[in-house]
Amino acid sequence: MKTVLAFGSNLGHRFQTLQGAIDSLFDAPGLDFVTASPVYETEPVGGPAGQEPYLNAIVIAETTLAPRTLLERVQSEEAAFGRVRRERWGPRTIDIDLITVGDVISDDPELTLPHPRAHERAFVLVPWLQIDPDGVLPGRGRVADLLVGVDQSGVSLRDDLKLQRPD
Ligand code: PH2
Ligand code: MG
Ligand code: MG
Repeated sequence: MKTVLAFGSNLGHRFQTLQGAIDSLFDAPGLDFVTASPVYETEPVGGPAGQEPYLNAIVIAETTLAPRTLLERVQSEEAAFGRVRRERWGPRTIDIDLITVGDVISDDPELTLPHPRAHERAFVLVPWLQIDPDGVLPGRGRVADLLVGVDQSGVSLRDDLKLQRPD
């Protein structure tokens, strides 16, 4: 199954954290890296005032794992990178969100698929469209069409930063 993952960091060494999380997430069977988007610097959406900007990127992968197993893997990666859950939408060293897993649609509160806010988040849709012009958010429509209704002003390309394919 194709899966789309969103990476974000707004605390500490943001770029190194993104690259490190990608490297170790793909260092195990059942999840194969396909491509990473450019890196974007983005204004924080929600959460407390005065937060630092995020670096955000999207990774497309192929997986044979069940969505639950994938979620566990992502969460243990977040823990390994020093993520502490203090407050909702507060600053974080790393956030890895499952945006889509195949065309699974699920309203399980522990793992809602597709991600319940992806369709309205420019920091997800802009990088996704860059690497997947025909991308579709199951139940919501084409990424290109969803972006038409979304404010993209807080999202800027960082073309000085390039994520490497995990080795
Ligand atoms: N993630 C959040 C809340 N707000 N804002 C930006 N710009 N980027 C994020 O990745 C982000 C956010 C919760 O996961
Ligand atoms: Mg998130
Ligand atoms: Mg998350």
